[in-house]
Amino acid sequence: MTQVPSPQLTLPDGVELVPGRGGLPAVRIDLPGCTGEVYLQGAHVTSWRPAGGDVLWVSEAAVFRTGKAIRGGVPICFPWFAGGVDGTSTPAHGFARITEWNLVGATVDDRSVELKLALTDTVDTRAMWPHSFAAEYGVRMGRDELCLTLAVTNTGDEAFTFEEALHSYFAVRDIRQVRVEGLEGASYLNTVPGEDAGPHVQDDPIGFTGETDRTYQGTTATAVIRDGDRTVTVARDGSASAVVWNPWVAKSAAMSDFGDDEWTGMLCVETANAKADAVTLEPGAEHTMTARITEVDHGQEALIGSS
Ligand code: TA6
Repeated sequence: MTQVPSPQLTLPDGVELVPGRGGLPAVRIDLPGCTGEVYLQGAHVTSWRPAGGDVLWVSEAAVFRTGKAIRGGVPICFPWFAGGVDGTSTPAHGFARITEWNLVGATVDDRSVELKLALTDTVDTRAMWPHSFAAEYGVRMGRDELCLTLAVTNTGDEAFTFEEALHSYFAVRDIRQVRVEGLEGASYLNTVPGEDAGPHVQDDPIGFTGETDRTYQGTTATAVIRDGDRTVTVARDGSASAVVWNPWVAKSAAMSDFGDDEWTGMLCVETANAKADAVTLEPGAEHTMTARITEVDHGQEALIGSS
C-alpha cells in the first residue's frame, strides 16, 4: 500500500512527497541550507547535502524495490541487529528498514526541517516478533546537523528486549586514508568471519587495512571520522553500542547491490544498542536513541575564507 501523508498533514514549502527511485514514495527536501531525501520504506534517509557533496553514501547498485533494504543512507535496524542476539532472526537487521512508515509530521524553521515518521506493530510484524510496539522516528535535517531520533514504546502488557541501530553509511574519499577517533579504550567484538571475535580493546584511532566489522560495546563516546580535510562527527545519546564496518574487496564483490570497487568510498559508523547492549522495556516504557551527525569540510572552509 502506498503511503500518503496523514490526511491532515500539510507539507511545508521545500518538502514534497514524490515518487522516488523504483517508484518508492520519498520525501524530497529542498531548503536554502541543504537538500535531502527520505524514503517512506524504512523511514530511510538516503541523502543529506548540507553544503557541498552528500555526507551519506548510497551504492550505485542499490535496489529500490518494495521489501528490499536500500544499500546506503541510514537504514533503521529494529527490533534486532544482524541476526539478533542468537543469530537466527530474519530478516537480517529486523523488519523496520523494509517496512513502510507513516509520515505523521513535517515542519520547517529557518534552519532545518523536522520530519516525524511512525511505525506500529501489525499482524505481519507480530508474526516475526510477537510484541506490541510504537516506534517514532524524528529526522531533523539542516545546514549544520542531521539529527536522527528513534523512540520505541512498549505498548503491550509484557516486557520485551530489542536491539536497534541507525546503520549510517558515510561517503569518504578513500577508506585507506580514513581514521576514526573517539572509540579508543572501548571494548569491541570482531565479527569478521574467521578472525578472533574477542572481545578486544581499541587501543588507537581506527585505521582500515582490510574488512572491518566491529561492534563496540558499553560506550557512549562520540566517533570522529577523519577523511582528509573533512571531519564527520557522530555523537550519540541513548546508545551504548557503536558499529564500524567496511566490507573491503571480497565482501563488496559478494554483494549484488554493492559495486565491486565502491568499498574505497564508504564507511559505516552506526549508532546502536546491540548484543549485550540490547534494551529491555517494561509495558508502557519508552526508550530513545539519537544520532547527531555533523560535517566540517576544512578545505571548503579555507576556500571560502580565501575568497
Ligand atoms: O553493520 C555491519 C553489518 O552487520 C555487517 O556485518 C554487514 O552484514 C552489514 O551490516 C550489512 O548488512 P546488510 O543486511 O544490510 O547486508
